[in-house]
Amino acid sequence: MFKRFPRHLAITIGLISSALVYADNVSTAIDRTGRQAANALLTPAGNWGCWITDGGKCSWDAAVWGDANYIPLTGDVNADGNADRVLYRPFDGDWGCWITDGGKCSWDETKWGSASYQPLVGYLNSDRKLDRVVYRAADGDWGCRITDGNACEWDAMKWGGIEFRPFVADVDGDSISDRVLYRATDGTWGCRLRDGASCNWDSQKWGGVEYIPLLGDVNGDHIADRVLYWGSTGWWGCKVNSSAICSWDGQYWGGPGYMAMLADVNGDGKSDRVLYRPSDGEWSCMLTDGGACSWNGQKWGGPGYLPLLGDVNHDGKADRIVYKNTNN
Ligand SMILES: [Ca+2]
Ligand SMILES: [Ca+2]
Ligand SMILES: [Ca+2]
Ligand SMILES: [Ca+2]
Repeated sequence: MFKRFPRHLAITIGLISSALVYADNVSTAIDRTGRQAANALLTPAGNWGCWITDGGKCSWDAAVWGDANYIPLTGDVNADGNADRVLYRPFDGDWGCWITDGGKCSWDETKWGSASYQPLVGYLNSDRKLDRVVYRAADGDWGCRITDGNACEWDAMKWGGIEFRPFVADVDGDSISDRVLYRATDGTWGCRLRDGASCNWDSQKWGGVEYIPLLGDVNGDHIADRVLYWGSTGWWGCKVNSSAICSWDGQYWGGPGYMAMLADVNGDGKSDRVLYRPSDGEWSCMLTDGGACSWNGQKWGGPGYLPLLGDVNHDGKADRIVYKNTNN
C-alpha cells in the first residue's frame, strides 16, 4: 500500500505544507483579478489576501500587517463566526491578532513562547473563542493559553518529542480541541483528549515518511478524521475513527509541487480537499461528495505566499487567505 519515494521530496512537501515554514525566496506579485500578471507591482512581506468563496475580496484584502518574521494562522478569535487573523513571531514569541470586523484582540502584542516553539490554534474551552497552543519538539513540551490568558488543563505537560509533528483538532466530538501527534518515520499517530486520556486510534500506525498528514471532519460528524496525502503520486487516504475509510480513500488527485489542505468549502459540514501550488498560485479543490468547487483551477497568490483557509464571512464555506512571508 505504501510505496516509497525519495525522502528529501517528502520532507520538502511536508515542510511547505506547514504554516511554520518560510516559503521560497522567489518573488511574484499577486494579481487582484485572480490571474498572474507579469507587470503587477511587487507586494511587501506582511501582505494579506482574502477571497470569499462565494464572493469577492474581504475587507482586509491587500492589507499589510506583519512582516517576514511572522507565521500566519487563522481562526475565530472573538466567537462572532468570522475567521480572524493571527500572527506569531518565533524569535521573541510575539503574538498578534486582528479581528475581521475590526480591532485587535486582548492578547495582541503580548509575548508568549520562543524560537523553539511552534504555534498552533484551537478551541480549548467552551467559549468558542480561538485559543493558542505552542509545542516544543525538542522535549515534547506543550503550552496553552485560553482567550482570557489562563492556561488550559494540559499546559506544561510533556508529550511527544523531536520526531513528532503536532496538530490540534477535536477528535472525540465534544467541541474541545484535542492534541494529536504524527511520527513520519513509522507513521505512528497519537492523541490526547482534554483530560489526558487517549483516543481510540492512539499508537496506531498508518502512513510513513512519504505522506503528508492532515486532520479534518470528512464525514460531517463533528469528529476530526485523519487524512494522508502522498505528494509524489497524488494518492489520498482517510480514516474515520480507527478504521473506516471515507468515500475518496485511495483516490489519486494532485501530484508533486502541491500543498494539501482540508476545509469545508461548500458548507455541507464535511471537509473537502484543497491543493495549492506555490510555484504559480494555482488553487484546486475537490468536494468530499464529488465535484470541484467554484474556484477550482484559479491562480491567486504564488511564490512567497502561504495559503490558509478560514470562513471569513460566516456563511459556513471556507474562504481562501494568503500571507506573504518573504521580502523578495
Ligand atoms: Ca471572529
Ligand atoms: Ca468525522
Ligand atoms: Ca464540504
Ligand atoms: Ca465563507
